[in-house]
Amino acid sequence: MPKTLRLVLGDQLSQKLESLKDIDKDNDMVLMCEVKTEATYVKHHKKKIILIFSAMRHFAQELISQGIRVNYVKYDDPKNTGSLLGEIKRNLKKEKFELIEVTHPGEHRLLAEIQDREKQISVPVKICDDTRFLSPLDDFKKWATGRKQLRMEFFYREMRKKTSTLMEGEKPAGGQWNYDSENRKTIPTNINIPEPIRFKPNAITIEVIELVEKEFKNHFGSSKDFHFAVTREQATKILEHFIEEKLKYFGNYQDAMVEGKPWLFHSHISFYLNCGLLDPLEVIKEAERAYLEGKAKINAVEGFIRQILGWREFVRGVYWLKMPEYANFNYFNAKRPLPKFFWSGKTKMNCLSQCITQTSDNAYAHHIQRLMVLGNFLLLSGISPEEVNEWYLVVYADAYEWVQMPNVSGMVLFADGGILASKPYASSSAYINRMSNYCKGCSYKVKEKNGPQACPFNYLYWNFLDHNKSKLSNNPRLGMPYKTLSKMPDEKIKLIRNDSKTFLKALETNQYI
Ligand code: FAD
Ligand code: DLZ
Ligand code: SF4
Repeated sequence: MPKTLRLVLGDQLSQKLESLKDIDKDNDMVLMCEVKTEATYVKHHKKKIILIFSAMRHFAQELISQGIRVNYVKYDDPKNTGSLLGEIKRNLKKEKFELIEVTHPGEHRLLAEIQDREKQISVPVKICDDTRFLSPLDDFKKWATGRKQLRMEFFYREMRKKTSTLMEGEKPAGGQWNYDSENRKTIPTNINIPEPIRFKPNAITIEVIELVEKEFKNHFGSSKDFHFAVTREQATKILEHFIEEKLKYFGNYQDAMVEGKPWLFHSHISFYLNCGLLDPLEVIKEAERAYLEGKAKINAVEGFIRQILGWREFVRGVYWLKMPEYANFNYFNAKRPLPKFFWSGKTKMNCLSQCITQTSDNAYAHHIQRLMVLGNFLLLSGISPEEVNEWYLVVYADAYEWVQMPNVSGMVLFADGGILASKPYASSSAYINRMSNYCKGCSYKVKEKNGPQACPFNYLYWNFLDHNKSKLSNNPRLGMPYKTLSKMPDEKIKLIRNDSKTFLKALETNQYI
């Protein structure tokens, strides 16, 4: 076996990594480094950096306690060169290795950098498959080849069969593949919403918080009240708490939004799945077990499992299938810059203000907040995909390009022209009003369709459809709204266009709207 230097990245904190298999404890070494290039290529939310650095430090300790040699480079080590390449080179100067191994990184830019490095470092570099995912990239490519359309639902059914999840023989458990029609209820006021588990920062995390407050003070978001899990043991407790207390409500309330209640009945495990502390298959099998033991009904369990076995694997497949072109897609030619209030939350639109403030406080917002409030607004307002992608990559602690970009460019902005989704998720205020209590506390009037008091979503929605008629009116899933639009009197269309023009102008000039 060649003497190997094993690079473990900040989102690869799993003992199951291919690149950690068969490690020779006497000769090999694990290299982990906190570097400026990774921490600042976008200005990540402070809580994301705290999570990654603290989890990296804890993971390194775990490896050391198993007798593995680890070279861990801290961010403020005076000798730290600030880049992964610099640190590999520095390590190679201190000790000779015959091979460098790394697990396939989660972002195209880093894969390209590592592949390029192969030419600069004399030692060969082996890139191992990321076996934490359930659909290897080659399998996804095979599945996608020759299909006119890539649709999650069909991919997901294959994955259910492949992993024998929620199957009764050849048939889906309960007789249906998808129970979405039974989900998505509003939250009754008398239901008890469990508080999330909070972990008190230990000495390692406190040191990291101090570091982040010093070195990344101009990054987005708050570092206050950091309570995330930073070890596998803690992340497992969060998963158990979800399975026991919340999974049974997941399907019913997965789309609901409540002012002042950011966590609701979601699992909050994306942070840990994406950095390696939890394994997707273990999460899926725990949820399935809850169903088999009668702890949660099929609509809840299937809905939850679909997010991980379906959407999560599917978006990753699409990302690697379509990169690097995917980053440049802009189907609607949207060019408007991101409104400044996306960094401050200072807007009269209560739904946006609530979701942005929560995002800044917690580095978290749940799916519907990301999709139907923030994303919907950015789509209807024609904001440039490049700026929107950067915002989402910065603000969430679970954000890595492989998952963030397809959700933004595919699901939210339809910038890929329909590779990932069959239609844009555009909506007027009706959906937000139905699924949240935001509209009650808003300066705008949710039922008004036009004029200065009207909820901007109402006219922006029709303006979006009107403006993009040539690109969307043939979409069979948009038949109904285009029929309604075609019946609108000219006067009404004029009002919609004028209100939208005034609003978008105010948006561009950063007025308080
Ligand atoms: P739950 O609601 O409890 O769902 C369980 C798990 O399912 C999640 O932890 C996640 O791993 C998976 N999942 C759910 N929906 C998706 C999805 N659409 N794509 C991939 N996985 C999914 N998720 C990220 O992990 N990182 C991102 O950077 C990210 N960016 C997003 C950007 C936009 C515009 C949108 C619309 C969605 C994005 N998502 C992203 C998907 C989803 O919003 C988050 O996974 C979810 O909110 C995480 O919270 P949770 O763990 O409480 O999820
Ligand atoms: C997100 C992140 C941050 C903030 N910092 C580091 C770091 O200092 N060192 C490291 O190895 N990884 C870090 N990461 C995770 C990487 O950015 C991630 O591996 C790539 O984006 C690929 O997904
Ligand atoms: Fe949002 Fe419109 Fe409701 Fe205000 S009225 S909270 S802007 S949907």
